[in-house]
Amino acid sequence: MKNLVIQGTELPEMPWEERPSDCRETMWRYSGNPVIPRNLLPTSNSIFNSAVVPFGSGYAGVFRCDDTNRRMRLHAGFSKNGIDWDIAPEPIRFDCEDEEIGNWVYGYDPRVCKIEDRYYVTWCNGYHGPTIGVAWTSDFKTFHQLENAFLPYNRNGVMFPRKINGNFAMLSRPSDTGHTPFGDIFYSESPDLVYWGRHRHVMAPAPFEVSAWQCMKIGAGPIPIETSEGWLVFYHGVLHSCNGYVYSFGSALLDLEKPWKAIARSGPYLISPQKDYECMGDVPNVTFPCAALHDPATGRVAVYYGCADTVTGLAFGYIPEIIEFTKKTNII
Ligand code: BMA
Repeated sequence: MKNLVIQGTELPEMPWEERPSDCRETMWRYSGNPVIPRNLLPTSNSIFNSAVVPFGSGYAGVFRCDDTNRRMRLHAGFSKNGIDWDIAPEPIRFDCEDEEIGNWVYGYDPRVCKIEDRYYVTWCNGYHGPTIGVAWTSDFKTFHQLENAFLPYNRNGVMFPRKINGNFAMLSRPSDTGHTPFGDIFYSESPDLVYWGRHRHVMAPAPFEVSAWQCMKIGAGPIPIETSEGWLVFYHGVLHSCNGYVYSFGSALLDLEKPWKAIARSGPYLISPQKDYECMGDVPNVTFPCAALHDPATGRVAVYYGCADTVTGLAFGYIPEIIEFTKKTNII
């Protein structure tokens, strides 16, 4: 794609494998998948739907580790290469000035977003049902918890990596207390990370006849990537099959200054559950992206996604090709 500009810090050493010669898809899987096994910690039942970012000379992350009591916990981790992870055996203890907000119930599906010199963590936080918890860290050791962004019930809170219209900005997916058989993506802004407003509708599930993998509910995945063609967003979509929910993911482009305006959205999925580790596990048939690393100079992107609610996978692609795919298969 001519003259495409991709924002972000250079990451020439990011995890990467070239497209296999027999692969004709837009994205392909890491040959060493799953990159994080379910039992990396002696106490973990599963490690999936997790967030990683460049940090220092390597990477850091916040991981969803469900323990063997099947409690949903968040753990910090570090890696030199983005592949081999050292995850803290103890869950993160968030510092919070307000006891009521800081009272831990459960947390899952974290995202991590660097804005200026802070790393913001958003996650699905238990507070009379699921809502969006927010915290920041600068070292992945001490985490400062802020107010929940929204009223319950909400999931998939994903911040933008810079302020928009002078405000912090977040995508989210209002939901219910259970396994939510519906869901659209919304956009909200905040001047101070306490008060959120200017809520705007971004995207609804697609009509079944148009794109069935995303016809029941959708939710934003990794932190949006800023490009001259718009914000590139990977998002999951759900199909309600006769055998249960199936989670795939595709891509969309959102307007740079009005991100609630979707420019294009892929009809076909990029990745759907097909490999054994995506089809078999605690929740079969789930591919659920929560983080991406990218290198602006080469256009490479590596997406970390939860597989079958059990392990973590990695998929690769080239941003210009993904943008082209999104525009070519656009269903808007
Ligand atoms: C969603 C979330 C995700 C999970 C998915 C499939 O509602 O709970 O954490 O991966 O269901 O079970």
